[in-house]
This record gives sequence, C-alpha cells and structure tokens, in this order.
Amino acid sequence: MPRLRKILREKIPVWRDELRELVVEHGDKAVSEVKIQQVLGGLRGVKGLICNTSLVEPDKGLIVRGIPILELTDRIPEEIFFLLMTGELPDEAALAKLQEEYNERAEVPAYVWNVLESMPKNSHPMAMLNLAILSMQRESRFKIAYDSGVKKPNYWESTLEDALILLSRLPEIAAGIYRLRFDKGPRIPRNPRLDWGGNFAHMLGLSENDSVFADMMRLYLVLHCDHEGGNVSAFTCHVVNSALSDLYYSVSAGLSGLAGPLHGLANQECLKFVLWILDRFSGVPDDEQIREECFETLQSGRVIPGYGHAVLRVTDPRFTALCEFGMKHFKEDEVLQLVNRLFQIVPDVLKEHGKAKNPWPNVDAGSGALLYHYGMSEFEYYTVLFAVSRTMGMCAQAVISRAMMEPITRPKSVETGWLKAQVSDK
Ligand code: CMX
Repeated sequence: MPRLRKILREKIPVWRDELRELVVEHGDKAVSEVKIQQVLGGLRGVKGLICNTSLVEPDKGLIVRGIPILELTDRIPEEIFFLLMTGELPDEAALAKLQEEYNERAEVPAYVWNVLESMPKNSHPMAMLNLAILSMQRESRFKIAYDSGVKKPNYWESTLEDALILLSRLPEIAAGIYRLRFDKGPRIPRNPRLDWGGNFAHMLGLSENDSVFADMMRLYLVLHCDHEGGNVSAFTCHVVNSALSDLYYSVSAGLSGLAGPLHGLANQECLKFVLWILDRFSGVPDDEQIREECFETLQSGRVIPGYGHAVLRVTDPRFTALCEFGMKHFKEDEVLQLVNRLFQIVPDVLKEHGKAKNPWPNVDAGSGALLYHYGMSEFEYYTVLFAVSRTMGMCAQAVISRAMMEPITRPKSVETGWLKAQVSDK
C-alpha cells in the first residue's frame, strides 16, 4: 500500500479520537467571542473553523503542519502535498511512489481539450481552468463511491483518489490553457521523467532547458500551496465539499473565489501596477515620485495591490522568499528593482494613509516580477499558477475534512433587527 495511504490509515483514527474527546469532554466551552463589528466585517478573527493542514500566524506567516514556510523552500510540491496530507515529509521511497501515482493518473482526457478549444477567445484563463475542472466531474471517484453506498468513514478514500487525479492532471491542463489562450503554439507533451513542478515549467514552453526557471516554478508552487482554512478559496471549497459535492465541484468553486481581485487575482493587478509606473517614468522613478504615485492611487479610491492582508501583520515570508530568489538570479532586472523600491516605500505610505491594518507586502507583491522576468507577460494567466498550487491545499483540506466526518457547514445568520435587539437597553 502506498505510504501516503498507510500513514493516513494509521493517523485518521487517532485524529478522530482526538476530536471526539474534545467534543465529549469540552463540547459546551466557548472558544471565541463574536463582536458586532466582526459580524459586519467579514467574520475577521472569528474562530469557528478547524484546519490542521496549515496555520497563518499574524506575526510569522504561513506554517505548514508546524513547519514555517521559509524552511520548506528547498522542497518540491509533491513533498508539500504529502506533508499537508499527513503531517510528515515523505522519505525518498514515499516521494517516488507519490510521483508514480501522479504519473499513472496524469493523462488529460481529450474532451477537456475540446471544451477548452470551444471557449470564446477572450475567456479569462481562470474561467477556462474552472470549466476544464468541472468538465471532469463525471469521472469523480467520490461520486461513484457515494452512489454505490460507501459509508461516511470511508468517504476520504475516494476523495483522495479524486485529489490525486485532479492534481496529476492540473499542470498539463494549466499549461495547455496558457498555450491555447495566448497563441503559443501546440501543446507540449508531458515528460513522465520530470517532477510535477518541473513538468509544469516544461509544458509552459518558456525558458526551455532553463533549470532556474523550473526551480522558480517549484518554489512558486510550494509557496502558494495553502493558507489555512478561512481565506475565500479554502473556505468556499470547504463549504461546497461539506455538502458532499465532490472535489471537482468544490475545487472549482474555491478557484472562482481565488479569481477575485482582492484574493488571487491581486497578483495580476500587482504587476500591472509595477509596469504602469515603469512605463510612466520610462524606468525606475525616484522615491519621491513613487510615493506620489502611491498616494494618487489611494486618493483615487484604489488599493495598492500586493499590500495588506486579512490576517498577516508582518511582511509575508512568501514575498521574502520570492524576492530573495529574484535577487539571487537576476538582481539587475528593472521590474524586480521597482518591486524592491516599492517595498521600501509603500508600507510608510499605507501607514500615513492610516486605513490598512497591515501595511506590509503579501505574496502577490513579488510573484509577478519573477514570472515577467521569464517572459510570461500575460498577467491574466498569473492567477492560474496560484490556482495550480492552491489546489494542493484545497484537496488536502477536503480529504482531511471527510476523514474527520465533518458535517455540512451551516452557520447561523441573523437579521439587523436581531443585532439591534442585542445592544438595546430593553
Ligand atoms: N491599499 C489600499 N487600501 C488598503 C489596502 C491596500 N493595499 N489594504 C487594505 N486597505 C484598506 C481596505 O480597503 C479597507 O478600507 P475600507 O475601510 O475603506 O474598506 C481598510 O484598509 C481596512 O482593511 P484591512 O482590515 O486592513 O484589510 P482587509 O482584511 O479588509 O482586506 C485585503 C485584506 C488583502 C483584501 C486588502 O489588504 C487589500 O485589498 N489588499 C490589496 C489587494 C491584495 O493584495 N490582495 C491579495 C491578498 C492575498 C491573497 O489573499 O491572495
């Protein structure tokens, strides 16, 4: 039996017991107080969800199964998926087995390409990705298992099978979308000898034979893998999957959330902002000019993309990792230089502006500069790269949720009148 399933079979009963014990012994204890400003403020800070794949500490950033993300930057995405799922990094044999499992499932059915090729030319690449994923729903192993009467304690097994199929096909689908949507020529076939991230880099057809580009892609895919359970994409996926809609429906729903400009789409907005400044000043402007541009953006009611975060209150370590990579390999790059200048200036501008609770850069402030350096100038595609990576987190969270036999998600909503009654003197 593959090590991934063996570990899960051993650990799932232990994790279940842990949760059962908590409910039985402490089920009626309060863990979070909810203020009216939170009810009206996107539930910010309300602790009402469980997610064990990763945690975002406001002062530390992403921690994957107890390991800070900056300690995982030399790992490859398959290792990260294994870690997200099990809480352990795979040894060499377990990694090889997972890669073999991916390879066995990686063939993209022809009908997916037919669907993509029939879409209007100006479709957003995220809409294309979602439609490709939804078109494969008919293959869901979970749905087949559910319809044949498989019991709740075993739902996770077919959900894991769906996750492996989806993840194994995703790089080829995403690379195919890039080549089709942006007229890059025929699709490049998958190379079964390459790893997941290396294959993705290869199939995109940019910087062929450039091992640094493949390393950048692996790093990108590792850094974006998961960001606990309450962000829009993870939470949406979680809610949809809790209705026992299979992973094709749930991941596609989550990715629709990722496609919003306040979430994953910010990476395309961010590079646009950087290039717009470069264009306006015919190069990197001086600090005072950058400050003025930033203030003008804020005064016109727009956000400075790539800055701020709902949870983080420090520079996102993922931004740090991407910038360090860029500085190591192409520090003379103009876009990267401006990204670094913005990092010196924007936080003070946002502090002075006084609205954003977190003036520091998030992951999106840096990622576009690296992609652009390698000739990927199609900003609209950037969120697809984010999506390929984040699917690991959404899949891992869903498998664990099904393994924990979590019920359908259904928080209580209230009317304004109820809120007013809570604060009235009578
Ligand atoms: N530029 C300008 N204003 C900003 C800002 C920024 N970068 N970040 C926050 N603010 C503003 C908010 O718009 C809000 O203003 P209003 O009160 O007028 O609505 C105010 O500051 C308070 O917001 P907050 O509590 O600090 O931030 P939120 O938790 O509400 O929102 C986020 C978080 C990321 C949506 C926000 O910081 C933002 O819009 N940033 C720019 C877009 C971006 O980079 N998104 C990517 C996030 C990473 C990801 O999830 O993918």
